[in-house]
Amino acid sequence: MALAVRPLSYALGAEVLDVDLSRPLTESRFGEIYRAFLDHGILLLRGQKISREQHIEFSRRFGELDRHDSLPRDRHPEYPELLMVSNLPQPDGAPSNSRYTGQLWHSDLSFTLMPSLGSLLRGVEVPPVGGDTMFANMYLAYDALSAGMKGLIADLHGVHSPERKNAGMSPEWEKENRLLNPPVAQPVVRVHPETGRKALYIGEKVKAFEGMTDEESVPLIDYLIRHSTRPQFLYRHQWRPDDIVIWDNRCTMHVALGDYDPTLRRHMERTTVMGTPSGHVASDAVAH
Ligand SMILES: O=C(O)CCC(=O)C(=O)O
Repeated sequence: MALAVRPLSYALGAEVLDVDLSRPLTESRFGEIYRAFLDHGILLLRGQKISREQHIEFSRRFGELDRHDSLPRDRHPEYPELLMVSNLPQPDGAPSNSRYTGQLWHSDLSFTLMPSLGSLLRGVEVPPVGGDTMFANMYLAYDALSAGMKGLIADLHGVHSPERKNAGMSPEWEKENRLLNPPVAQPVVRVHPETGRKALYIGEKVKAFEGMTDEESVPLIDYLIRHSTRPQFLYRHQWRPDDIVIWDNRCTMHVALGDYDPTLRRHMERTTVMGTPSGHVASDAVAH
């Protein structure tokens, strides 16, 4: 029987039905899942009661997994392939480092020279309402631009910083983050290596365009983000426990809305599939 999928929104996303990741998955079934991933940009699998090992094992079928060397404070101490996105306090009672993770529009690891192919986020504990994640289809956003704007941005590179919003980072953590992740320039228009389609590659981690001042860059960055996040390009995911959401970082961006009662528990675990090399260390960063 063909893989059963149900669209999640007009713009992107599909729910995969009748797949149980705690059971063996044939190569041909996985092939259909991967095809659906390329077609829809986002996949949702509900009710997946799986272990950390099974999460990692399934993720490896998408490609080699990142060990999160660029975000060492957020990875699981025993499973470096797992990035914690959690508001549960640390063992010593200190607030979690990752309680504000993702609260800027972004594509995973865009601030590195090996941006991610895709991510698989497992909702382990989710609040009863809120804590949603929003996704944008960056193919549609690119396609909807005028020919003039497409020409204007064709050769631009955005400088991506590893900065996090609201992160409550200590000064030494900020320093470590900057040293580990010097600003990287990425093309504003990327060609998806598998579908061959063009997608906008922008987000709130882009601080300027390479070779331009902040003052010159910011109006256009703001416009491109506002354009990409128009409602008709979006899907908003409302989490249930044991959801797995898989997204293609090469043609989507996402934001954690943080729209929930912070006294409630929210604990998610993410694997990050490595992509292909992209971008270069920003020339302005080299000069400093
Ligand atoms: O927690 C979420 O809703 C999304 C987390 C996120 O942005 C990420 O893992 O990149």
